[in-house]
Amino acid sequence: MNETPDAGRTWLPPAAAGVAAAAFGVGLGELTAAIIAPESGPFVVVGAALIDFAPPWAKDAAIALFGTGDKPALLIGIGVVLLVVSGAAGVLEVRRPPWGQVVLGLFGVVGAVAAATRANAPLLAVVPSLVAGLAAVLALRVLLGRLRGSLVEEGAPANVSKPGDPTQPGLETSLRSSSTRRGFLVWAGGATAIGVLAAVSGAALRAGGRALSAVRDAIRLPAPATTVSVPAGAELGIDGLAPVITPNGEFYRIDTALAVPLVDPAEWRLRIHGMVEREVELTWDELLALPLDESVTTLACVSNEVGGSLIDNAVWLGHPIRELLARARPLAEADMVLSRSIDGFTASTPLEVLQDDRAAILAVGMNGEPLPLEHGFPVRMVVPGLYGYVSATKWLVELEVTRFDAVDAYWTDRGWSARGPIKLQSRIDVPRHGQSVAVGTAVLAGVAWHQHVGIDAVEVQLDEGEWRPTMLATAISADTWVQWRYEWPDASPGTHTARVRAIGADGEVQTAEEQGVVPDGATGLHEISFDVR
Ligand SMILES: Nc1nc2c(c(=O)[nH]1)N[C@H]1C(S)=C(S)[C@@H](COP(=O)(O)O)O[C@H]1N2
Ligand SMILES: [Mo]
Repeated sequence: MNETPDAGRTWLPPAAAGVAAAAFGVGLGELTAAIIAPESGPFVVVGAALIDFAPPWAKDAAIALFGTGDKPALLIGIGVVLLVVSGAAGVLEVRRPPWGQVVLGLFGVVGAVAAATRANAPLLAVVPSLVAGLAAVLALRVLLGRLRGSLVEEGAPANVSKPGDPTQPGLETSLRSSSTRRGFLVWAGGATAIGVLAAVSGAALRAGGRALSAVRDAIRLPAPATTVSVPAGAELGIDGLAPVITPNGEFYRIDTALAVPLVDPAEWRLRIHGMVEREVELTWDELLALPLDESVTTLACVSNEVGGSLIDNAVWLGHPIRELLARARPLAEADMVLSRSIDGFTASTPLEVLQDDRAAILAVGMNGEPLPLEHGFPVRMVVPGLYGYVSATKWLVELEVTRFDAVDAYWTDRGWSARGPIKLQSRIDVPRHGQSVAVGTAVLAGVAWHQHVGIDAVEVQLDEGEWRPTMLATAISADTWVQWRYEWPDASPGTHTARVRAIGADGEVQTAEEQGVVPDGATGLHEISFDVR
């Protein structure tokens, strides 16, 4: 070790670089978590894992020592360890590169593993910790680069900037220069400040989300003016088959929102304007005072590939948009309603679709609850028969009556069709592609849909054979998907392929012609292969 009179101080800037890099990384990680996986902040997942893996005696000791403050104490403890280790990582990086980076990166990996092993961890849970680790490593490189860079600028011999030189005479010389110190301090301070700011923003986002969740939890939706009942025969109850009604927590989610928009119902207003005889404005209380009908509508995304899972079904509660349009009285030349979300997203829906007798609604309820925050709370549109991008606007605040030739909606501007009726489609859920099933009776099952048209029949084709009819479950309505089931009694051992096609209530036979999702939805037949053993 290099014992100069200043040796006591030369470790300080690299240590500060390590701490600043860790603060930067953890801050960005916490902000990432607040946006995409609120339960999976790097700090909390590591703390939770420590609680899970701690031996009982350690837990008892912690509770005895800190009482109900045991959890804050744990988080502070993690903070202290992080501080010490990241400081050491900074010093290590100067003396034995790249081991300092490795140490900081490992922190991220430990957090990711802790997040992934939590019960019911979503796939995204690993991301915040990985972001934290990566950002910390990059920040450390940049900060130490600043230290070395200033050496070169100040004309120190080139060899001193060579990484791994354990004596680091140049670094010490340089650190005695106050301008280098100041320059470096600005960078380290900046990184720390960004980290703190990101963490604070993340905390604010979470607090906002929690507060609005509490508002949502306190809402008692009025009893429906009209109800729907799901027929008993609609659910075949087959393992692996999509349930006919999708629980809210499993409902697919698609939107352009980086962070879920937080809309307070007390402040919510819907404005209906544009090509109308009179503008209409509606508050949350006014909407809840109107008759609310139950309807079952299967939402589908235009980006759903053949066989994909961007489609789900729910019981919605809402007021017909038709009634509100009647109040506003659209002008005769109007042919489109541009719905707008609080975050600027827009969808173009044909005016006549919102005026006919289908259950095109301002939805406030989903499966017996207020809309979940990520599904458009407090108010969204649901329109049977159209893909979500042209109809299902979440966090809805505006309906502008206009014309298709006057304005383009969000996705139309980006190469998608201005109109998006849902196409006739079907899917095999059971067995999964590549799965093995036992010899005997092989059961195939899936769903088929053509919203607002309905399904007449579903057929399967096994190993290029004849199309065989399947058993259809009871359809809830033409606006929902329907389950199907097929028993294959004579399945022989070996590998087989299965294809499915639906026949619509209008006689249309699902086309085998393959088309991609752009510009107006995929076509083709879902095909799987599976083994019988
Ligand atoms: N505000 C807003 N609403 C939106 C979107 C969006 O990006 N922003 N995406 C639409 C699309 S493309 C689909 S498929 C549906 C998905 O609704 P879900 O997330 O409730 O399943 O919402 C629609 N509503
Ligand atoms: Mo979509």
